[in-house]
Amino acid sequence: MKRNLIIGFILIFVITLTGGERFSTDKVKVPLSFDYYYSYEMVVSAVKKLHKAYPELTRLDAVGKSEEGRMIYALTINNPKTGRELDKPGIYADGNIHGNEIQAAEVTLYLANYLLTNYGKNDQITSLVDKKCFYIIPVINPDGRYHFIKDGGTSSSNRGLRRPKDDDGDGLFDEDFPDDLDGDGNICMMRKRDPDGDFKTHPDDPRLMIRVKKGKKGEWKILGSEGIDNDGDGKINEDSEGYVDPNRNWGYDWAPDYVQSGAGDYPFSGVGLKAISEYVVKRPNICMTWLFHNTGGMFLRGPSTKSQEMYPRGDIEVYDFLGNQAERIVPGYRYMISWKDLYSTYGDFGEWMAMTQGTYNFVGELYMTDQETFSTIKETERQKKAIPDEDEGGRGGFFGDKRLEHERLRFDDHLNQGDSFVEWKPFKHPVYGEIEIGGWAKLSSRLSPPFMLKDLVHRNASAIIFSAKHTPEVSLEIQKPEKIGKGLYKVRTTLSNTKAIPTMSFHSKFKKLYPEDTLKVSGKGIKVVAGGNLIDKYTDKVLYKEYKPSVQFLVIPGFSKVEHQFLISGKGEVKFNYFSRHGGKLVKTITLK
Ligand SMILES: [Ca+2]
Ligand SMILES: [Ca+2]
Ligand SMILES: [Ca+2]
Ligand SMILES: [Ca+2]
Ligand SMILES: [Zn+2]
Repeated sequence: MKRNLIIGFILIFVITLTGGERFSTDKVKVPLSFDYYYSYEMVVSAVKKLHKAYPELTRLDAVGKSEEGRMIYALTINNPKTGRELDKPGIYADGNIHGNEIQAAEVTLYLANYLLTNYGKNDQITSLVDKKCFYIIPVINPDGRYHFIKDGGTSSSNRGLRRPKDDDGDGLFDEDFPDDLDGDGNICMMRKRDPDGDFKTHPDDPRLMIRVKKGKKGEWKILGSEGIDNDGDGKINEDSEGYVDPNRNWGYDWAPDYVQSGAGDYPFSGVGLKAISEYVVKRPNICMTWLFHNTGGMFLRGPSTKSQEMYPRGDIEVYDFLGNQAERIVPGYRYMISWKDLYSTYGDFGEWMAMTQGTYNFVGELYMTDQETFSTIKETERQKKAIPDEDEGGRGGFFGDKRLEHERLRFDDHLNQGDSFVEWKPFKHPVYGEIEIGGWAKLSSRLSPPFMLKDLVHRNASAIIFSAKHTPEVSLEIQKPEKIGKGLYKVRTTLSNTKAIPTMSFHSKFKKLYPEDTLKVSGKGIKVVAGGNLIDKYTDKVLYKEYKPSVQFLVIPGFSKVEHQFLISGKGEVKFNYFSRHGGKLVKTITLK
């Protein structure tokens, strides 16, 4: 008796220790590891440790707090020795806006870790970090990630913001969550043996069920997600967290809840989201943005609804260039248009970025089920072998396509040692009596098993890096002044952008979101008599600007150049100042004798 008690204590001690150790922030070390998923606290620890390890190249900002008071951190990667942040093209990457989509944060952490640990070692990374500025917010929705890791759940729970909402209109808020009845950390399915049920055990795999033909005898009744009726209203799990969807609450093309559920009461009602929007607005150098989610294996661009106008052709060319390359970097992923190829969304973050901040924005939908492959037989053979649902021809059964389900189970058995599926086990339910609980585990379905994580984060971070290399790189050349009269000179300038992304998006230019780039000519002893865009250098055709010719407005598209001609009188130093929100700052001086 006493011995059993001691063994019991030791067991509890060991369980507590290993459980605690698994998510201990001490475990986080630079370089970061990507072979398991971090808790929210570990992500915080990771950005703090990266900042501590690379203080000269990083800054850590507390952007704001979430609904439950958790801090949202942003890590800036910039080399101050090569210039101010705002004078360099900014690349913004974030993840985990949906609390359950946790590997999205790992992609951005990997990006930070990769850039910092390779700085000074790899020439391309060194040059990239020297020329650009990276803004990284690994977790947009810290409450979501915190609860996803800590609480029992499914691969889809703890997705929204923790803004209490009365889903069933009974005057109580968030009063009936699903419940982890067996305490294994997963919210699975409940089923009860019942000849009136619509399902029977799959003949090839007792873990799966297939739907029976109408009128035929069944074996199982499906009772929904694991849980009890917490508030005693006769309904089970009818009012869980929120629901405000953090990706439907942004202040552009927002639509209320009756158009789209999860919208929130008004745009930016999410306090963390509001803080993030202010953070972004204060960094007008951001020209390329990546927002990561799961699932589906997609790189999405806007427009997010059909009613939005089509993007300008010049912008589509940039998206195609980057999107097609991203498809090559991450095989299997598809470059797509949100509303057309997926579905319409109102008030989403990406469209707000592209339309109000004028960035080129991709939403990366990480993870595809197809990547979990375990095949010993050819696809055609497999189809012949597949046992369809009795009345639905193999598709649309309780777990969807049974062929795919089988593959996934075999993958889980042989590559993941059964970690992602919870075997059906008996449970005594207060209302339903003897039932069984089982099904896919929380860390499955939308999340790669940890052994696949490193490949996923590396490839997706590489897609970001490719786009970062194609943020504008502008050079300014000034030709030797040509004397054309007494004290009058003709001076030609060339501004070249050697990369794919223009110094201002075509959308921003057409909508006049903010001033175009400027080229200013100044000097104490000189006067700019005329100046304008050089249309044809052979015939000397110039589009002279009528007022204030010393200041020219322009945009340099990708892979192209813009030429100007100035007629300048006087003598002495002449300064040429180029300024662009996305293309940086340049100054060059010549002397007129
Ligand atoms: Ca309620
Ligand atoms: Ca459970
Ligand atoms: Ca209830
Ligand atoms: Ca419940
Ligand atoms: Zn998402």
